[in-house]
Amino acid sequence: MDMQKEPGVGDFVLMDKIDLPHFMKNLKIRFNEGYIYTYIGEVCVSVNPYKNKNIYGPEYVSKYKGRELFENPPHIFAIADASHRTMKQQGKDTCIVISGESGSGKTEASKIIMKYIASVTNQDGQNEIERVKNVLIQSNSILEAFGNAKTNRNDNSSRFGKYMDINFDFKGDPIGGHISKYLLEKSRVIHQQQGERNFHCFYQLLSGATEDMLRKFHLTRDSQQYFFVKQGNAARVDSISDKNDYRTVQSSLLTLNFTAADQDTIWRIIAAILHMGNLEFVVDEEKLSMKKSKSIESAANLLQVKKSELERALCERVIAVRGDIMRKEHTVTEANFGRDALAKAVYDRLFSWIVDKINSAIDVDSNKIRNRFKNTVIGVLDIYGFEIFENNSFEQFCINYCNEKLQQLFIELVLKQEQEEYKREGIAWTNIDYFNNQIICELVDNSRNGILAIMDDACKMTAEKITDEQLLEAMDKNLKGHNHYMSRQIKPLEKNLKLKEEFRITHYAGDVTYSVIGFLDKNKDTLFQDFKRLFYSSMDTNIKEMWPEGAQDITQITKRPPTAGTIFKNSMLALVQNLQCKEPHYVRCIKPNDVKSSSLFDEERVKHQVSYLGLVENVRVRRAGFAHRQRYDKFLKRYKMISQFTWPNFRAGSDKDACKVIIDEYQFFNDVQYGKTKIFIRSPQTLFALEKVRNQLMPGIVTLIQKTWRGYV
Ligand code: AD9
Ligand code: MG
Repeated sequence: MDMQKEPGVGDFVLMDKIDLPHFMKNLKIRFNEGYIYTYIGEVCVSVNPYKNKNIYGPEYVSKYKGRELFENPPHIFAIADASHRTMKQQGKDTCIVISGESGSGKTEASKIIMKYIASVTNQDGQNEIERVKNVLIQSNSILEAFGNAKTNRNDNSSRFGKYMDINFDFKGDPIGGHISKYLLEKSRVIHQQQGERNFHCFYQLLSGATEDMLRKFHLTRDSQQYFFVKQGNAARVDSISDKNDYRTVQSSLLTLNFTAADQDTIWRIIAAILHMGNLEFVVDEEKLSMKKSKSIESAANLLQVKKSELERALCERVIAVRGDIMRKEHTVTEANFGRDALAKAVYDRLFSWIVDKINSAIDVDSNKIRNRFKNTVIGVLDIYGFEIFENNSFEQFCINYCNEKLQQLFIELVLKQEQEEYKREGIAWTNIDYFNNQIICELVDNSRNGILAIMDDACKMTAEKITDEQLLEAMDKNLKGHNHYMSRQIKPLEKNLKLKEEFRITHYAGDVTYSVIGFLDKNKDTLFQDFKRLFYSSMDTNIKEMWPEGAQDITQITKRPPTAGTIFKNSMLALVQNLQCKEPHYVRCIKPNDVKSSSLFDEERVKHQVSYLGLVENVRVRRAGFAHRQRYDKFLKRYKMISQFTWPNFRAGSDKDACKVIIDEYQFFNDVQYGKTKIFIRSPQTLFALEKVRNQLMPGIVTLIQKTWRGYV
């Protein structure tokens, strides 16, 4: 790669001096000139351009296809290609971990990667492979419709974590895949902060559905009529066309084999939830009932359950006391809670069902794998980024914990990989200091006294109901003195902690103040049994399928289900374990500013991200060892032309010997170490010098080759 031609340096490792100011300077120069990608060795740093760039077309695909990282200017295609090539050539499972805070460009990056992989595969145009590629690509619009929403940080914010395995055959063509999803932020179904929206699909339905369909669903187009979608006062978003998106989702559903009945179920459920949001309860002569409205009838119709039974399930619950079945009427508070829990659960089940259906369209049939005798995967991870809002609750707590886990994985693997490579190659190495966020992960997930464990303990107490405030007291008691935990109880005058029900965690990416209110309910995630039985009785077989446990007899249900926090923690541990078994590639996304501007490089905001992502340390680790390392054959291929002893061929020994000859001729021997399979060059200047000689000699060589070639013709 001719690095001189680009603004700044294309690889931070090649900077003259490695510190934060130089890092920032290089990133800024490049961003201002429109270069959004820069490497740290094999890690790709990506700055959100906030505008469409003409760098993902077919000419770029062919430029990066089958090329080494350093042969072309930095690009996310090169990471995708490296991942695909390693998988194909070495038969190794690889993964691409995309991280960065909310709005930094992770989801866009994951889509670019998938499109690249789709572009470079299936050269012989097989139908089945083409179908799989289409499913993989088109699943995005469906998942985003139901799993993304406008937040105050990002107009298209992922509200679930997504990990997608793409399976490849021995030729490197995609033959299937599997999507795993992590904790959907279902509380958004019932509540949105000012300036935010519910999931996109609600607005898509209201904008995109035909008049006929709306009539059938008893809906009007005006989103202001529905409590569940109007709270944030942000129904219209400039960057989004709900109407067009509705069409795209419909066509993707078709591609993915969702039948007309399936599509009908999906939109009916969305419509039913809109009606549920308008249900109100009143107490009349000490009896709870529903306020008169058409909503209950509409919701029942759409969900294909009996209206009287839906009403009853909303107003009372069945309980089993020592084997006896009893009915207990709700208070208004309980009824409101039940309605909200129901709306959230119905949506969550729908989302899971959609993901399952997508998976069934691409799951690799095990026979096919056996026949093709080799099946490797590339995993692409796109999670919800670290976020801080005005009000932060249980969902932000989980999202930010997830980001802590990934940061930890990055730190460990990048360092480990580096160390292992030196060890493997027999090169001496001294450790570099870095902040290990293990301590914050443990603050959350330590099974003895982590916040999740304390929360679970509180949820287990049934004799007396524990309040959120009492939970906070228990946390204070257990975590007092922890460097990353603070509350008003511990330090009454602590700034930023305005309310007594707040606690603060000093995350790797900054301080976040959480309100403990609602933590216990969200962790317990209770849903009255009555609802499960009711939906199991739905005439819509899809809905019935979403609620299999409705078949259980109430007297048989004794086991307490695991809490939301524990399920999430276990899914994170499994995710990390899964990523650890694969060869990782990283994309580290950076958000240039908070106002979605394509020209503003907000130095403070970027500096903060560069610091907490540990990018400068990453460069140091990479550089303290060796700025550049390359396999002997590759190195020789590139530089054999600069020595008369190796050009055009070296016959006096191995590739390693030939590399030594070149290094010795230019007297770089003090700057180089020879590993078992790779040459390690310590300073970037040596590489620059080699490149310079190569550039000077190149025209002569090209002319020589041309002459020889013409001679042959
Ligand atoms: V969150 O954690 O899900 O809230 P992401 O996923 O990191 O967040 P996203 O990819 O959604 O961020 O990017 C936010 C917006 O930035 C997009 O909707 C685009 O408008 C914009 N963006 C991001 N990357 C690119 C890009 N490579 N080219 C053009 C981009 N625009
Ligand atoms: Mg996203």
